[in-house]
Amino acid sequence: DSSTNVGEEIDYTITGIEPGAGISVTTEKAIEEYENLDGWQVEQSSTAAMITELEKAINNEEPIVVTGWNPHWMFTKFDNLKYLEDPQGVYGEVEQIKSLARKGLAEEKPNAYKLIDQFNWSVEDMEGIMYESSDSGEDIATVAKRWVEDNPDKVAEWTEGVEDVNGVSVELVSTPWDSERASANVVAEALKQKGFEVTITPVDVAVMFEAVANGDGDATMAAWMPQTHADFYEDFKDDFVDLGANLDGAKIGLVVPEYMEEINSIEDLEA
Ligand code: PBE
Repeated sequence: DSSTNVGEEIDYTITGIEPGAGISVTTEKAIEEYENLDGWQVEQSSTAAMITELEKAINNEEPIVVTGWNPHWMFTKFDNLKYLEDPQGVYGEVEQIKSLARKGLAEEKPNAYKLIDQFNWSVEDMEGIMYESSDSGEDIATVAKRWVEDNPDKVAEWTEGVEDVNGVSVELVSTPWDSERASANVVAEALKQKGFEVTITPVDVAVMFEAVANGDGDATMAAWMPQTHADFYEDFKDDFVDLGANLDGAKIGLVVPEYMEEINSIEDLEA
C-alpha cells in the first residue's frame, strides 16, 4: 500500500544512542523544532543497541530512523544508508572536532600542551582505525597504537618541538565512542613516546567539559562543534582553553536506509 505511514510503522520512534550524547540532545531539539515530529520520541539506549536495531531492520527491509554520524563505520558496514535533509539546520552542517585544554596546562606541562595543540588528523585517519577495529575485533587502543607506529610522519608533526620528559602525568578526558577512543589513544601513544604517563578517562559529554573546566582533566580531543556539543561548550567556555580543530569534516544527523525511497528529508517524516 503506497500510503503506508512510516511514522505509524515505527511507532513514531527514532532509534537513538546514550542519553548523555550530544546527538541525543540535538535530536530532542529536532523533535521540538519540526512540527511534523510532534508526538515523535527518541528511544535512547546505547550505540551498540542502535546498531543491532539498524541491522535487524535492514535484514528485513523494514523502516527505521536512527541517529547517525561520521566518522563511524556504520556507513561502511551498511552501504545503503542516507542522511535525511535537515532544512531547519538543527543538526548543522559540517562539524569540527576540537581539542580543549584546562587553564594552566600551557604553563604547568608545556610539552604536553604543545603536542595536544599540534594534534591534527583527517576523517580518513580516524575512520581507518575504526574500520580496522570493527573488522578485526581488535580493541581500538590496540589498533591506535599500531597506527602511531605505522604513521611516524604524521606523529612527527604533532611532536615537533616537544621535548622528552620523564614520567610527567597527563590526564586525558574523553567520551566512550569509538571515534573518541581512537583520537584519545593515538594522542596518548604519541605522548608516551615523549615520556609522559597518560591516563584516558571516558565519561559523559557533560562530565568531560566539566572536568576540563574545573581542572580535573588536563585536556580532551573530543569536542564536536559548532552544533553537537554547543550547549556544553557554552556552559563551560570561560573555564577552558580552546585549541581549535583536530579534525574537519565530521557530521551528525538522522539516517535511514536508502530503500525508504519516499523519505529524504526530516520533513518527510509524517506526524
Ligand atoms: N557522537 C560521537 C557523540 C560525539 C562523538 C556523535 C555520538 C555525541 O556526543 O553525539
